[in-house]
Amino acid sequence: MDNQESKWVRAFTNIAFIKYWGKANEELMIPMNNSLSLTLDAFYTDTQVHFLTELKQDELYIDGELQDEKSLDKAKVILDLVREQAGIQDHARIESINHVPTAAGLASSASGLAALAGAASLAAGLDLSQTELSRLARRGSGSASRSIYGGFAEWQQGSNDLDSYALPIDDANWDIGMIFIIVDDKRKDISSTEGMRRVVESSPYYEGWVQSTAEDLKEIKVAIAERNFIRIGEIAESSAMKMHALNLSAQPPFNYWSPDSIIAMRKVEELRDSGYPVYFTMDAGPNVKLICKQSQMDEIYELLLKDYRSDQLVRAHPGPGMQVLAGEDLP
Ligand code: 2P0
Repeated sequence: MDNQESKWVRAFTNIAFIKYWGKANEELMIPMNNSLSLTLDAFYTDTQVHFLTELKQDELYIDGELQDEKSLDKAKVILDLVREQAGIQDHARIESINHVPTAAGLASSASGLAALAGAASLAAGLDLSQTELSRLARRGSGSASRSIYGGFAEWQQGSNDLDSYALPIDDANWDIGMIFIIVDDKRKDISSTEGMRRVVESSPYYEGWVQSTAEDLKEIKVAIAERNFIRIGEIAESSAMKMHALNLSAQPPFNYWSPDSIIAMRKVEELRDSGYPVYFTMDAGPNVKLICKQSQMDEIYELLLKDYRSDQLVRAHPGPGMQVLAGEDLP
């Protein structure tokens, strides 16, 4: 196939303030609850796709290195959907440049699969709406559905392929930011997919999670509309802790924490006790993300430098939605 349509697409990662943690339908990637995230500017993926007649199989290059079959699993779901919609048989070459430490619990799948949905659909000549892009990205990785948008986005769980997608909530163009505290950049033992499966099947608290998450969502949306930073932080921290409590209550129990994660959470609490409005959240990995006011970010960063090396700390601001790259942005 002609590859003239191929363009580089950039998508930024997002961190959930109300977590997605469980699927109602694994194949269609329908979640058990709505989730809400903030897209950030610090980590992103640039991707280009070519559909080529001469290829014998799909290929994925990350930072110039050909990846094994296993790494293609999620990408293939998106490629197959695009091929089906566009009536293409050709295999694809995906080139990605990842500006995210892979599998450090920093949600590389969100930016990676969102960028792929954008790049693959463009390469196939499909002109998808943002809702269609969110649905397509969702099929690769649930959290990717939210990375179509900048700022705060909510993934509405829906009940089928057509009505499960994210919508923008607020551009977050105000005083909020995040500092990533990277305590460990090693690959996680239990994938999100496996972790979610285990808690849905076995945690006796799962029903409580679903109910309380609906309440948290209602409340955080009011807090976002009011730009009530403290309430947003409190709800986000609580949602994260409830998600991790599900993991501790699963059979067999598991957790994503390292001793250094707990030290980092304590550090955030100490900062809070000393008067800074700061909160933490954690995902499917040991790293801790500190939610703070952008106006205090540099001051807090300096304080964290007493306990962490500068390469363990990444400052992030609200980021934009998915974009097609042009000019000097091209990789
Ligand atoms: C989230 N996480 O809302 C939650 C919180 C991690 C913890 O979505 O199985 O890569 O591909 O849908 O999206 C990370 O899991 O999982 C995630 P799949 P995904 O951000």
